[in-house]
Amino acid sequence: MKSALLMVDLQNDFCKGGRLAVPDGDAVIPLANQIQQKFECIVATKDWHPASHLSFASNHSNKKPGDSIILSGIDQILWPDHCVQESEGSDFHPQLNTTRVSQIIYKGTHPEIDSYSAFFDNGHLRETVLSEWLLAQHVTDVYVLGLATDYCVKFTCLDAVKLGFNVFIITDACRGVELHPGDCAHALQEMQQANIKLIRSKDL
Ligand code: VGL
Ligand code: ZN
Repeated sequence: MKSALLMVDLQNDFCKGGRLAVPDGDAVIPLANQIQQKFECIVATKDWHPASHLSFASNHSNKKPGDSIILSGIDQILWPDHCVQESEGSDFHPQLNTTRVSQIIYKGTHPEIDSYSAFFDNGHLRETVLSEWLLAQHVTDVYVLGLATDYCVKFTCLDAVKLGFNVFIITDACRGVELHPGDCAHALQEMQQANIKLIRSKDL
């Protein structure tokens, strides 16, 4: 048994003052730093979009953030421009300790398809190197924290369990977008039903 910590999208645009600020998102940064002390193997993800990304409302006429469209046959919520490659918004939060991060996974790079999961794009067409990397490190157990509970954290956890990892979500170290009230609670319920264990940082 070997564990890895997966820190999802702890980037400026999802934190206070960012383009797609997750309510109370910053609160997870000090916790993420503490939790890292419990792990030897640490991976971080970055949402990493080209400016032309079709998940941005600004790249469609007459659309605004929060609207939905069908993109390459898949339901897509449109977002404000966020995490544009090399922009300040795509940087890790300045208070996040990244000195012990062994691998950074970039996702959402293809302009025509979004990628909430750190493993696959939303159409499950392309795979990142994450699962290959975890398997090469002989990781069996994946502990997940970050932003946002109801999008990237959820889809990352669901894919991880489908790939055969034991998955733990550290709930107090996650925050959600909560476009609709109850989204985070539903996401946690869905994860629990998929055999993902909900834990709190104090139990690590
Ligand atoms: C995310 C919406 C759009 C996330 C990324 O990190 O949860 N949400 N892009
Ligand atoms: Zn995104």
